[in-house]
Amino acid sequence: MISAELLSLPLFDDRHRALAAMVDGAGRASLSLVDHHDVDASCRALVSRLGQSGLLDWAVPEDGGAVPKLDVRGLSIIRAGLGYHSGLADFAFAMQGLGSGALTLFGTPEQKARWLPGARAGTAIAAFALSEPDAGSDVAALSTTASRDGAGWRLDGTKTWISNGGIADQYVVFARTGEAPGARGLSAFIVPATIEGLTIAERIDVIAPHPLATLKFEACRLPADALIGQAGEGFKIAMSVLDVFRTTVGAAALGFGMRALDEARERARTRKMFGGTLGDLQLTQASIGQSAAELDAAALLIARAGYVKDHGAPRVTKEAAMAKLMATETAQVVIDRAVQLFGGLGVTRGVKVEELYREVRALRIYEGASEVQKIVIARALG
Ligand code: COS
Repeated sequence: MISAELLSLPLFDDRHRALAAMVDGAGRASLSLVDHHDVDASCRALVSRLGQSGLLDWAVPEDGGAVPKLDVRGLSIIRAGLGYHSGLADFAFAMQGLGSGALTLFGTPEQKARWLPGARAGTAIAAFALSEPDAGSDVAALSTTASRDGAGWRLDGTKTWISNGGIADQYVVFARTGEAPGARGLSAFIVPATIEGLTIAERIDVIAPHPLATLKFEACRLPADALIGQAGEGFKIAMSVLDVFRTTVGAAALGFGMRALDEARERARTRKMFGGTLGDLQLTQASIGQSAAELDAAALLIARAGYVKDHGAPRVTKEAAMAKLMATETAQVVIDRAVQLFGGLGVTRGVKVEELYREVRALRIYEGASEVQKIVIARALG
């Protein structure tokens, strides 16, 4: 949720304000589809509903369509709005965008026509397969290979921590093609889930459950038109996609944090204590005031990164890194403070702040851990 006060500033346009007005309802409605005991079925249902509602148009834009290009502020409004209600709804939305971003930004018209309509409609689930057992933060070290195989390619290797792994219909996979050492020798491919040579080696169970898996590629043969962009451009493609989506991870964290703050305020208002309410205590007011100020600061960094990117900056690596770093770290602390105000209830399963406490943790790790964001920022400063 991005506050009405922030939305009213010229950092946003009227289409963002209109979007924000409908996202809260979509987030609330998505709750009926969430079953934490069956995240696979929940995610399929959520993706389908998000497609029907038109929200996925923002995650998977269409040249000449209602949403013609990736719009970081729009994505951020949706992620914060969905995240306020449900981490799983936010996840389902975001992964459609992350999993198709390489094609949106670098695909040929033929590739876009083949792979994007299903992702946009919510009938095909998308995934982004970059991380490996020995290459998460250090992308240039990845060891999955794609070697020339006639006119096409042969893919071999292991990808892990892949969101939507196991339920995705299509994966964007990054592999070493060897044009040069390190970052300049990687390429991106679009791979259908049903292809021979691709298996789901393991499903991974995490503290805030969502579909996650390890994938194995063994002599997996791809046609020539599976290559996205040019051979050797994979690192740039991955970073360009992350330049868009990192800010929106911050926005999801902002949604979680705003929800925790609202839960904390309600608790402070209603919890009887020492002859008054919890909120009468100055320490409670300090906790709430500090959280509100920090969340607003994070929201402004998100709005800045989005504004700059949406107005055509070719690289927003520094702004996106700052937004993700500060919003995810802030949300973690804000949620922790809310748990503290709830006392024993705060760590009780089924209580919203307990769920948020688990949901927010991974956001400081995926799409570039906080430590990576600091490296990126320091390098950008020169
Ligand atoms: N957009 C376009 N190009 C970019 C870019 C960006 N955001 N960032 C870097 N590049 C280019 C650089 O300009 C450089 O090109 P040249 O060789 O032509 O100069 C090339 O890519 C290599 O860049 P760099 O030297 O910075 O590469 P490093 O291997 O040192 O990158 C970091 C290090 C840590 C910044 C990078 O690996 C990273 O972001 N890691 C985190 C990845 C991540 O998010 N993992 C989670 C998986 S997704 S859940």
